Amino acid sequence: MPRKRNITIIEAPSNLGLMPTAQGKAPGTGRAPDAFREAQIASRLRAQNAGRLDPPVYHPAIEPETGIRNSAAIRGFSVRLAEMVGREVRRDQFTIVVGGDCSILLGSALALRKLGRYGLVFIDAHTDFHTPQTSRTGGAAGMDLALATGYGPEVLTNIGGLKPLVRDNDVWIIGNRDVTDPARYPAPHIFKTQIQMVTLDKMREITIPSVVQHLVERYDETAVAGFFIHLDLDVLDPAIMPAVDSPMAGGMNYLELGRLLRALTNSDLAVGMNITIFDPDKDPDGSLARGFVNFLVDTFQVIDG
Ligand SMILES: [Mn+2]
Repeated sequence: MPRKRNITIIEAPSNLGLMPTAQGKAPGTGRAPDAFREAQIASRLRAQNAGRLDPPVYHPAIEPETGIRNSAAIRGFSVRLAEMVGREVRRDQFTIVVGGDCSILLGSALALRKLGRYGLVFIDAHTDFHTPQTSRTGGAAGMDLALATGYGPEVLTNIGGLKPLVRDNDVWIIGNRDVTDPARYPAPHIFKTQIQMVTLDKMREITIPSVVQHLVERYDETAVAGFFIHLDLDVLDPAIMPAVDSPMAGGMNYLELGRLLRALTNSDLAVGMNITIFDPDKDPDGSLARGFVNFLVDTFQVIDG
């Protein structure tokens, strides 16, 4: 639990995994760490700042060889991010990586893969299980979970010869709402994996405490050294969090997400968390960033003052 451990923050302002905006520009998600810094995320969480990793230049074109944009840049960025994340996890810091888009998952997953066998709790509106063959965007930010579990081109699945970065049977997806009819799902190869999927409807049906209890029991049985949380803010209802890349109706409220994160981080197995896809261009007065920081302070029960 972050309460018992110190929190460290790493800034990973990469938007290499997203499509360009309608104007052909790099998307705003790369500025999320600046927006959260403005909202004083580190001081309010009583967290140490463990630095920032700026990404290489963003190129909007999809590469014909891989079907992805910025693949070499994402690979290089992931290797360097993994060094920073690994250093903090080894120091037993609860390591929060502030993205950036969901492609930062590859850096965090690589860090943990180098340290041993770790689970991944993937909290996102979408499964992010596209491959270049199924993706309509060519963005690694819609493929990150597939890439981390070994599906997709070698340049991003086999970083450092360590494919898969996470074993699919060590992955839990919680709270997605993009699977209504599995037969028509655009990334159907996910159903051939061992990934546990607890959709938002399912989570509400079986309740958050029992989902997390089941998950922690499974992780205890499989003898993972710990687990990492990937939080894409689009898991929240766009009525409360509209500043995301791909808003989708429905979603969790803050009460539910708080219960989920608190239950997960109550386990000593939780070693850190990514925060992805916040877009400050859609939060001109900074109120959504401040609201999210308030939410984290409440959730982690940081003594404010
Ligand atoms: Mn995502």
